[in-house]
Amino acid sequence: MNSARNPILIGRLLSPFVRRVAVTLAYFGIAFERRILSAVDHISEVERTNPIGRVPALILPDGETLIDSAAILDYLDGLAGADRALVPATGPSRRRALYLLALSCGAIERAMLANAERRRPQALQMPERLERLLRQTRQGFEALDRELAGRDWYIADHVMQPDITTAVGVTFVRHIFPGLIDHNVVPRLDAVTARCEALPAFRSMQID
Ligand SMILES: N[C@@H](CCC(=O)N[C@@H](CS)C(=O)NCC(=O)O)C(=O)O
Repeated sequence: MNSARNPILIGRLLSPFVRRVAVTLAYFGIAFERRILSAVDHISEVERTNPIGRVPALILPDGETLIDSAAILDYLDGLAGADRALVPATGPSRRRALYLLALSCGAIERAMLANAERRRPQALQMPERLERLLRQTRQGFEALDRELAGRDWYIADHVMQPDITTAVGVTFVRHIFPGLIDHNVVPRLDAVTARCEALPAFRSMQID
């Protein structure tokens, strides 16, 4: 049960899925509290909130718990209302937003799998799998760079959820695999990431 008046976000901002929720809460100006738990170091505490042991989770003031960043963001868009929602409700722009989010979340997941792969004990390492996961991470972000051709933001003339998730993903991947995404190959991705990271909502939610 949540005895606080504000929602509580579970997870560290090192997790890009947690960070995209935190940035979105800040962007909408929704006050929230944090429980900075790692899904790796605080397994039983995280499992008490989410039986499958993953972050983020968002505990609402009435005790209802939301899990999975996509479901949490959908809830936040509902709170914000149709005019401010960061994923369009219908039509071609919604289709494009979902495509871009599948690419960005997929590329982030590839990087997370690669990170787990490289941490296996030497005898269990699978170099070909690691190489494939890193290649797919890179290809995902290169595709996201191409999607920005001729535009500053992905689906509107201002920041929307594909911009937030992509920027959070680029910052995360550069944090864990410096050099994987070559600056010379993705100038538009670098520009949108810099534009996002300069926003107050991003600046207030740095990796921790
Ligand atoms: N689809 C989920 C993915 C969440 C996820 O993979 N979270 C990671 C941290 S970035 C986690 O909890 N990993 C711990 C584990 O899988 O054991 C979401 O969007 O919330």
